[in-house]
Amino acid sequence: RYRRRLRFALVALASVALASALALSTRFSAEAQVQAMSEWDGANCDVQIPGSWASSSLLPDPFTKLDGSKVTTRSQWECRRSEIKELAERTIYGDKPQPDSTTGTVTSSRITVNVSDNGRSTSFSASVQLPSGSGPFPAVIVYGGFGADTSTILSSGAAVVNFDPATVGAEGTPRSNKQGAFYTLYGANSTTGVLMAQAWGVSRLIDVIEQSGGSILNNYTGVTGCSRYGKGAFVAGAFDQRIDLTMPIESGSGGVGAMRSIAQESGSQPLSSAYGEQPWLGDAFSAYTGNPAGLPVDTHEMVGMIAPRGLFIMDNPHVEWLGARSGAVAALGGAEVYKALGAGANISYHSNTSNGTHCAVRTDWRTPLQQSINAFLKGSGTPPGVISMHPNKSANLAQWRNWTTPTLGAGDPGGTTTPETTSPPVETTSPPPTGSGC
Ligand code: MCU
Repeated sequence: RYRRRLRFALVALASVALASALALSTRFSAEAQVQAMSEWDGANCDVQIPGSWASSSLLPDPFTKLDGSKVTTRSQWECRRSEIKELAERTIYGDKPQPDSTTGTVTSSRITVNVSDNGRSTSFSASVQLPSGSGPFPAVIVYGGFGADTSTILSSGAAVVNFDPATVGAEGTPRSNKQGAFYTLYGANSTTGVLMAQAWGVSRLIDVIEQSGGSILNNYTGVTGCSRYGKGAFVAGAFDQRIDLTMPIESGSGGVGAMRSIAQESGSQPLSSAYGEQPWLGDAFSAYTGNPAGLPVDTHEMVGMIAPRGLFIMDNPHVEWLGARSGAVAALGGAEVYKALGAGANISYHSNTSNGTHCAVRTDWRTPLQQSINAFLKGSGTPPGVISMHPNKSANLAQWRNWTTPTLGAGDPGGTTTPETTSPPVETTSPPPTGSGC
């Protein structure tokens, strides 16, 4: 890995040992590229979740901490983000555990994962397609078999990891008997929903890629998928900071769409359906299907959790069920976190397409896809940095917030930027729809 390192250490108050335990590090290798040190850099934040919180029909303020104070520095944001993560796990998706051990192998055709926790073990694997040229290559983990432009991913010089999310979190089961590798470890009645289970599987693939020594795949990783797999890709990107580029496509309700907005967007998939159609969301979400105002967070804050990492959200404005306006609400709300971090160009949102076919591979999205891969996975060029909403599905953030966006300056207390001494890496067919219940 070749990055500049941004270190937030609480030097004033802590001993050297404590400070190193609390150090939160983010590495940079190019303007757009940002990569965290671990799956969750804010793990040492002291998050105290209250027993209750205020209800709000507007999007909650991403920048107001649970103690009521406003975030003013980047280091405070690191721990605010951990509050958001914890709240989102508890109310929307369910917990994402850290397993005791992950091992596995990367070959030019397959990644195998062996994972153990709580005295139980399981394994799963994903096939790999390498681009032409010589590696090591960045990889895009592609959920499912449709909707992602895998030929453009490959021609842009990134490998495709074909992840069948059902192997880790299966659909078609009752909540009381969830299936897949995640539930083998954590129990068929785990309250964690299938989207988070699948995201956990992506994190284990990344564990193995990181341990592999980087001869085939390097540590730059993207994730994408369409529709139910767009929901999955979004959750994967929000809950693993090692993911450099998140690209949810037509993810709708339970995906990017802001839940408060879904509840008001005519024709969009109701929250009760996103909860009931499959065990996608955590069991705790049952309390909110009819009361999204009671949620302590909304999906604009999952967008904010991804900041400042690469994010390219694609929405289809022609199918009402997909709730594209709510996707735009979440994108605009989350873009405020990117702006606060001085990384406004690292988020793109696009629904301004004329093609209404669900999960079509669109030519409209090819160039921004290439630019995103180049910028975030290969360290070259600039990201698309575009917010382009279809006129029929545009959103106005002013209607959804009563909070302001701070500028979280680089000069925060305890923050230092240390350039890496090494240089960045020189990097040198979409399957048809499977008709899986869509
Ligand atoms: C947008 O993703 C889903 C949608 O939530 C479901 O209601 C529908 O059945 O399937 C969509 C999908 O995954 O299409 C491929």
